[in-house]
Amino acid sequence: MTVADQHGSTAASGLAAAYGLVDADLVAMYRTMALARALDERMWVLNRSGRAPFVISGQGHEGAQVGIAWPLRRDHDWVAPFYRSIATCLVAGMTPRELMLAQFARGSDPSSGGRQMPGHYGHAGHHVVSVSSPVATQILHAAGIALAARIRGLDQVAMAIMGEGSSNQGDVHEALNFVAIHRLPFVFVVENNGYAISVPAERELSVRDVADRAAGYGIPGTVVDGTDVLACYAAARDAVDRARRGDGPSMIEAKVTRLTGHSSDDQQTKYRSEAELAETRALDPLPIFRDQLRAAGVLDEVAQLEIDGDVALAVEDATAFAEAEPDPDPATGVDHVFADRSSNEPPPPWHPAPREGAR
Ligand SMILES: Cc1ncc(C[n+]2csc(CCOP(=O)(O)OP(=O)(O)O)c2C)c(N)n1
Ligand SMILES: [Mg+2]
Repeated sequence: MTVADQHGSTAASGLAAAYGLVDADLVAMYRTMALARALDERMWVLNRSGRAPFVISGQGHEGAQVGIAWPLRRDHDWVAPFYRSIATCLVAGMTPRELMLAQFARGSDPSSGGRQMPGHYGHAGHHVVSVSSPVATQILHAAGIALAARIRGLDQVAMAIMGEGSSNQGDVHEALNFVAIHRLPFVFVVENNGYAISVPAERELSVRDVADRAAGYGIPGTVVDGTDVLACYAAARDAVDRARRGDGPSMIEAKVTRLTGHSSDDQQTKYRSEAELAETRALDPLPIFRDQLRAAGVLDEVAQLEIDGDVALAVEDATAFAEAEPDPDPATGVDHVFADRSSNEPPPPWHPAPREGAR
């Protein structure tokens, strides 16, 4: 849903109109990226000051994440994200407080009630599937959700997101073959940041572009520049529309950059040269998008200062709120681990409707 739909603000610069959006959409996209970055930076400060155990960062991925998640219908479509998906989760409707609750592993954390590692976001109400630590498993979950949408006759789209290293897992082959055969409403997103921890892409992949592999499944594969937020948006909009109208799955590979170490437990200067890191910083999508919006007359200095102020306040509020929340109650330690056998009622039978439109 566009900002114009929600707020009735319909002013559209040439830049916005070229993508079927209005200026307020572009500003909201930029605001989401800035908020994701500021939350992420705060998580590192919390980690380095001994207040949060672990950070795994989306810094450098935000442009691709916001552009690609933007065409999804909030609380209707499903997204199965990965540990760098802070901006994706914000687009899906998670709040800064909710993301910080996960960071502090508090009992009221909607991701897992403080059960998972920080960075393993999820939100049932917003249809964000909880991140699993074994990479690439989320593609199978999302493929199952796409199949369920087909069986139930719902016009939902399922999107699975992961890094290029994870895309080499066997789960990916199984899921892509399955969703392609059944032409399920599915979008596979690879955020290719050139590394799997310290292993560079040329030692993980036998192809330059992961998207080339889409041809092997008979589905479209597109490479997009992850610093170009609107190119990411356009690619995702096409893939989501295609999935929703029953034309089957697609793959999008966004070339992004990883501005931080793999995680707070990694020191990337051990395996990346100073020259490479300088190149990396030049591919930061946040100032690139900001400058694009400034040049198009969509964002001016006043609006930008207002966004900076709002973002700073949201980060302060989220940190203070989450830090003050209690840890999970130890008595709830095995909640969600075992089925509730307090009732002898058998589970309700499940009779799927006949599958229509599949091949
Ligand atoms: C099945 C499995 N194997 C290995 C790991 C350890 N591991 C965690 S993240 C990661 C690298 C993944 O790289 P990539 O998919 O490119 O994502 P990035 O972290 O670069 O965004 C690895 C190997 C894991 N979590 N799960
Ligand atoms: Mg990677």
